Amino acid sequence: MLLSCLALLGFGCNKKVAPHMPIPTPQQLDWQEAELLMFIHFGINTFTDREWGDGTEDPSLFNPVKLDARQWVSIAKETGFKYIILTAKHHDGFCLWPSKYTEHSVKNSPWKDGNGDVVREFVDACHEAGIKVGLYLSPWDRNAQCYGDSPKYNQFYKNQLTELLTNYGDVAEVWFDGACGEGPNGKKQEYDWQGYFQVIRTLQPKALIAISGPDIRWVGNEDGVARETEWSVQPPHPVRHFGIKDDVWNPAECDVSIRPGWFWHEADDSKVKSLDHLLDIYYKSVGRNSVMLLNVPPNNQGLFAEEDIQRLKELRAVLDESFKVNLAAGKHVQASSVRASGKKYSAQNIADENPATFWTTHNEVTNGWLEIDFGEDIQFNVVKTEEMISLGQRVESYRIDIWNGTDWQTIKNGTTIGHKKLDRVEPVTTSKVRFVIEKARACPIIREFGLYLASNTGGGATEFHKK
Ligand code: FUL
Repeated sequence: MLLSCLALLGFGCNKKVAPHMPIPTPQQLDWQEAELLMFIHFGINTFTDREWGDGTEDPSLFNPVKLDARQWVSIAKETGFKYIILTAKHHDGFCLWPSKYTEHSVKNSPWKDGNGDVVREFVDACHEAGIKVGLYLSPWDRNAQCYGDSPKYNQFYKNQLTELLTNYGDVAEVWFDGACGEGPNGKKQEYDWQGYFQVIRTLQPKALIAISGPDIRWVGNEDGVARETEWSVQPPHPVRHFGIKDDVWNPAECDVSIRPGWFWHEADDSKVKSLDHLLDIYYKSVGRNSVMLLNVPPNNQGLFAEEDIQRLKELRAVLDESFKVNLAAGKHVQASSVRASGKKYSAQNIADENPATFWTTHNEVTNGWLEIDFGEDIQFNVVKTEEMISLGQRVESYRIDIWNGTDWQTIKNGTTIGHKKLDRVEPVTTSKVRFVIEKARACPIIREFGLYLASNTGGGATEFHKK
């Protein structure tokens, strides 16, 4: 009697789904859902045609006469980007805000007679548009005289972090690259990472600390490509997760530039990545449990170049078209088993286009299948699967089968899923599709399943064919 009462209340009996640890923080979840993030590399290099300035550049070179941060933000928003990360300071040490700790900044430039503040214009435009702000403050500073005098430079760096994190409203992501060059005195700088993290956690407790920080992991290349197997669950890093013994939630970020370099160079106006290339990157980043952090560098006028704007719009148009019609939406779904009868864990939830609902099994069941019988032939070339990562990443191995009239035929074998997996396949025609979960770390929790017929998948189908 008591047991059945408890069961009715939702305790025990496989009712409530326990998270499989570790799980993302609300900020990591928001960042993952954003999928598309924009990077903006802008600074003294924009005026010197270089990628890495050496810190001796004259601030008088900085004069983006038409600078309009609202143009950057409105293009980003229109084309689907939810966060934008600006290089407040790159390795050359030139600050896009009038830092009181250095003379090497916009305040000694002719732009707005030295009264301008690019960071201010950028964050204001983002906040107005509801876009999340990210700031890149390069630890490697080739201008600062104290670089290499470790305690002194660490204090200088924390002072700059403090300026950025107190004077500009909410910051959602702080981006640290790990570059660490020689100081002017030949000494190597020892960065005080724990001290930097503490400044950020104190001033902006909700900001994600990326790359050399604990919250977001660099994918390991600058091509925008994640691995086929991409776990957001990782062993702790000795510095970034100092003192933590258990696995951590540490998702991958794929940074890549729309051009050959990170900064704008006139000669690269004709070398903007092709639409196919960007689409391929999208499938290999967003489609592999990662996010796509695409760099779009403003030119020396302070504006996005027409070529880049055009390409961003083309990318948006193809993505909209590709994912407009989910052939599985609203179709009847059968499952190998369900955690409990009723709507809550129903297989139907994977085809309801509602990311808040999901299908799952009993705790002890770590495999299973979901099947849709369309009753007629359909054609698709993209399969989308999504786990409910707020309850942890679980699936280790899966396959997608189609009914060929007499038998089930496997068209794709995969490993991890995570937030989103997009599998590109040769266009197939079939009346029944089965999504088989072969192995999971705990009972699988699937929130969405989609089948699409995209006119352009960035060459991925051909690639699939070659394998
Ligand atoms: C690297 C830097 O060295 C590059 O210039 C660029 O900023 C890239 C995103 O990060 O660490």
